[in-house]
Amino acid sequence: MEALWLWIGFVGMLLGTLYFAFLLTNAPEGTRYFFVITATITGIAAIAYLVMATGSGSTVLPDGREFYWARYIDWVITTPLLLLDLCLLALADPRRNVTFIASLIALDVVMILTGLWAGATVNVAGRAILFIISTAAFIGVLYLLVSRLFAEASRRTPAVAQIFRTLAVLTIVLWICYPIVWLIGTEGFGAVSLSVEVFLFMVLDLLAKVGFGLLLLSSRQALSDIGSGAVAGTARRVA
Ligand code: RET
Repeated sequence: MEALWLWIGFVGMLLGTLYFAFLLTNAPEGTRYFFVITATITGIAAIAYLVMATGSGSTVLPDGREFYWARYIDWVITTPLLLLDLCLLALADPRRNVTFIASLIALDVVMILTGLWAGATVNVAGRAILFIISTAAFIGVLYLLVSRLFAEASRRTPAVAQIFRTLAVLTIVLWICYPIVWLIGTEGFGAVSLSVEVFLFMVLDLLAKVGFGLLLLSSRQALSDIGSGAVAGTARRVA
């Protein structure tokens, strides 16, 4: 059953990538980078799903678990790109916020790498410790998102502020589901089978990447506000 879910993941990511690349041809002036970043996210995931569906993205560990490591290679590249999309939406001048963006992405990479090492560890105590470190980094990511980006986004035009709020809430809710699936799946307590776990990650991945991209790239008003450098009249900050 796992192969079927992985093939569905591959096709969904591929269709998303093709659609986003098609939208790029008609992107509002000055916003092409959103289309490139978002198509790259689904494109990388499509390759990871292809690798997993054809049987080369997983390893059977000494404790008998089949561990899909290829998804972490996908996540370590694509989750920073998703966060970058959110930063570029929320921040009026991303170049003046490089330290903030770098900190957010660094925490995210620590989260995914320690998650990878947790999953690959057969020692139960080691796995628990790495899971806790990964979760701590995740809380850091959520904290930076909530404490900083929401406030920044509210100073942008109403269309930008609105799509940022929608995407940020979608991101927070979906991303919280990942450690839960990990915990109930074969890396954690094994409450659900491997094929259920693969199915759940596939649904989450499609929503967090293709769903996210569809919402972002179809927000024509918000994108053209960004492309034209529009700012919310009364709320412009003088730095
Ligand atoms: C792991 C396990 C260890 C603890 C935590 C995790 C969080 C993973 C997240 C992944 C997000 C992935 C996305 C992928 C593609 O769209 C590594 C599962 C906290 C948040 C959004």
